Parts: sequence; C-alpha cells; structure tokens
Amino acid sequence: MDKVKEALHIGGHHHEPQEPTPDQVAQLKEKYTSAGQSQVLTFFDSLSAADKTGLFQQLSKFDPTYINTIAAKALSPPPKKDDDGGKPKEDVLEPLPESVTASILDSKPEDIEKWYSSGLDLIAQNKVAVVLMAGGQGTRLGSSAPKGCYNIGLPSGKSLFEIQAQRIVKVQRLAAKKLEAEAEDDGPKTPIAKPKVAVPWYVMTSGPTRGPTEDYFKQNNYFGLNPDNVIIFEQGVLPCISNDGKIILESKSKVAVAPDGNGGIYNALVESKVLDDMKKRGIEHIHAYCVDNCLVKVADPVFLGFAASLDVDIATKVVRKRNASESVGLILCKNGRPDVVEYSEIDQATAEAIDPKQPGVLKFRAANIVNHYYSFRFLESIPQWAKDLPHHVARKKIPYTDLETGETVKPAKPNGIKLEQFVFDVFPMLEMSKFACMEVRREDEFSPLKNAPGTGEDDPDTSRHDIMAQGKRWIRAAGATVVSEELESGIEVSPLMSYAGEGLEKFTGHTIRAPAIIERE
Ligand code: UD2
Repeated sequence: MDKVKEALHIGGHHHEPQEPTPDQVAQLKEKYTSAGQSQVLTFFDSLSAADKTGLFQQLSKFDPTYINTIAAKALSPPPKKDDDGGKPKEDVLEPLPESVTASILDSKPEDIEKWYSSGLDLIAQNKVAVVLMAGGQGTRLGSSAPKGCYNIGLPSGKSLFEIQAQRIVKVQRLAAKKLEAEAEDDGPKTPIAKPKVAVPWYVMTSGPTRGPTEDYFKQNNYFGLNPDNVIIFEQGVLPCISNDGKIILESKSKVAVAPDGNGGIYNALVESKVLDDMKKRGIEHIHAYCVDNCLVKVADPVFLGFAASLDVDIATKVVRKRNASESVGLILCKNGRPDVVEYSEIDQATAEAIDPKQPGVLKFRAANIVNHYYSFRFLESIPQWAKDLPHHVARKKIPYTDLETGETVKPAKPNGIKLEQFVFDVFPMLEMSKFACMEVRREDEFSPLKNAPGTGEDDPDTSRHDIMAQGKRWIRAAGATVVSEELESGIEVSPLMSYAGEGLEKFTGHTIRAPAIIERE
C-alpha cells in the first residue's frame, strides 16, 4: 500500500485509541495548565473511559502554547515597523503592474491559442495536477452536505462535483486527441498505444465534509474518472477560542474545533503526503480552485500554458469586481509585492477608490476568485514557510459548555473566534517576477454559489442561469439558432460535449428549442 493511501487510512484498519495512562494524563494536564488553558479539563475526571480517551486524543493533537501564540497574533497583529523600527509605516497599496497581468479580454487570439496548445501538451505529458479546496462549511448556503454535492437545478441534475469531474475527463480527452493527431502528422509509424493521459484530482476536505464526500464519489463511480487518480485528503482543524482567549469546550468531552481555513491546504498537502504523490507522478504544474464556482475551468489549458510560459511560481485568475461592496478579495500590489486584501478586512476608502485615469472605474478592481496556479517547485518549499503563514480571525457564535453547569449553550451573539489561514497569504512571499495574473470574463469563468436559494445573487439560481446562458452562447457561436418561449431559458451543454465551447460544429444550421440539454454524442 503506497504512502498516500496509508496516510489516508485507506485499506488499513483504524487503531482503536488506547486509554491514556495516569502519567500521560498528568503530562497533558500540566501542558494545558501551564498554557492557561486548564478549563478544557474541567470535567475530565468525571468522564467515562471512552470520553476520557476521546478528549485525551483530541487535546494531544494541539499545542496550547502554539494556539495561544497564533490567537494573540491574529487578535492583535504586530504594527508594521519600518526598517529602522521607527513609527508604524502605512501600507502602500497599488493595482498590480501591467507587466504581470494579462487579460483574456484583450490578448491576441494567437497568444491565447499558443497558451491553449502548450497547456494541452503539459496535460498530455501528465505534468498537471488539480487540487480542489472543498473543506469549507458552506454555512451561508444553508446545506449541511458538502457544497460539491449541491444540485443547482440543471436539467441534467448534475452536482458541482460531477460538472467539475466531467471537465477533467474532457480535458484529458482533448489532450490525448491532440497527441494522437500530432503522432499521425509525423507519418505512419508503428501504431502508438492510446496515450494514457491522467490529471490527478486531489480533493481537500475537512472533518465534517470528509466522509460524505468520499461516499458521494464512490456512489457515483468517481464520475467516470479512474479512482486511482482521485485522492481525497483532509485539512487540519483548530480549536475555537472565546473572546478572552480560552479554548472553548463544545461538550464536557470535546473541544470546539473548525477547519483551519483554505490556507490549511499547504500543511495538508505535506501532512497527507499529497506532495509526495505529485512528485512520484512527475507533476510540475498545479491548478488549485474553489468548489463553489460552477463555471470553473478545471485544469484550464490556457491558464496552465500562460503560467508555464512565464515560468512563474504562482499565477491567479481574476475577474472585474462587480461593485465596491462585492465580497471578494482584491489582488493588488502591497509594498511592492503581490498580495490580496480580503473583503472582510478591507477599508471602505480602498474598496471605493476610483481609478484616476478612468472616471467611474474602481481603482482596485481585480477580484480574487480562488483560482490559482502553482509550480510544483514552489509547493516543494512549503515546509520552509508553512508555520509562518498568518491566521485570520472570524468572529462567530460558537456553542459552548457552561463550566459551572456542564450544559451546552447556544450563544445569541458572537462569543468567540475561529482561526483560519487564507490560501492567498503566500503571495507576498514572491518577487513580482515570479507572479502572474490573468483577467478572465466573469460570464465565462465565475459564478460562485455562496447563498441560499432565493437570495438573488451568488445562489443556486444564478449558478444555473450562468451555465445555461453560457451553453446558449456556445451553440449560437457554432451557427445554430436557439428558440425559446421564456427569454431566460438557455442550453446546458455537457462538459463531455464541450470544454469551453469547442467541437460544436455539427450544430451549425440547426434550430434548438431551449431549455435543452446537449449531452455527449
Ligand atoms: C473566498 C475568497 C475571496 C473571494 C471569494 C469568491 C479566500 C480566503 N477568500 O471567500 O477572496 O475570492 O471566495 O468566491 O480564498 N475552504 C476550504 N477550507 C476551509 C475554508 C474554505 O477548503 O477551511 C474552501 C471552500 O470550500 C471554498 C474556498 O475555500 O472552495 C473558498 O471558501 P469560502 O467560500 O468560505 O470563501 P469566501 O467566499 O469567504
């Protein structure tokens, strides 16, 4: 059994945790008491053996001193000192320089074609992997299932996971077909065996989403992908902290924990041996993306070709920000380095600043869409800096156990914080020359599913609408006529039929009544 499967407990049996010895318990109590976190052991002695073992196991995974340190830093970030430690220096924020930004909107078609072609070559050479960040808790959506399982109401009923899986199947086929066509062009030789093109899909989940995600993939036979190339791994969790810095007990025998943010991806890639697996496969280019974007181009050859041609360590896709208050991070240049200011931490003046050269246009308009490229070379350096990645504070209502009564209380207002790392906090580690940004069309590449049905923005209806509208544009561009009773209705084109609108020539001259599904031929 290889290391990855071993690390993921696949096939092996879970070892039932042993009850801790009195000595081990004493050591743990000492560790937490000296860190001022003895409240987590309030009920320990009165617990059953099983609960004692459970709480002991959970507490043993954390270092309370480390938790104190990151909580203190997150709650009061040290003021920026200028180099000689003088008065705090204001951050200098500027839009990214033109030199690191390309835009699909105004790139030359031959450049886009060149990136697309070289991106497919990288996929055909099995140098490309995909990492899906799917550990979020999707609270705003109001569904307890993993977001990737969500059915946005398409005529096909496909979930986000299924749509994304089929895009991987399709891009593998496109790459293999290109390889075969080029082999034929080299004239008849010994028939080449059908190229085996595989884009491994590493799906990052968190505690609550791990089991349901694994079950969902198995039940659906990995949506036609080879199960050996779909690796589900888990990110870390961190204890929730009360407003006075104390680790919160969710019950007498369990600490309240939460996933450690999408920035937990870096530790998780190392701890779960995913990086080892990538190295073994000879991966050189990684696409990492956000599960809730139904339009995401998974392993987009254009993006891969663009980033690889510049030999950068990180590249990111952006769309034009919808308006000053849109809940997106802003990709910008901060003190000369690439960086992102998250929507939850931006000041109004920066969000509303107008471009001096273009009246009415936002100065900071490069919206982050959690769609990143990494060189494997960069990811290999994770162990050198992962421990320095900052934590951000999310103030939340966290159910806690009253230390007097032992009862669980659901607070009416935020009573504590969750600590989470942000995936883009690595950007400032790079010189501008090792970073690139590609602006893409929102209507073609970004429609996030954030809110419950009926919200009217970034919800299942807007997701469904955006996919159907895109399919209609593709079919019309192929020369078909689309007729429909309702103005809004569109066409769902299966990813197995077309990855980005290509290969639809056979519909030229046809008339199609919307709404319709176009599945594989
Ligand atoms: C994210 C971006 C924000 C903007 C917005 C657009 C970050 C930190 N913020 O904000 O800048 O691009 O999306 O949609 O990227 N996730 C995990 N583990 C976690 C937490 C989140 O895997 O512990 C995943 C989550 O499943 C999703 C992605 O990260 O795929 C973004 O998470 P979110 O939707 O909670 O982030 P949001 O909308 O606050």
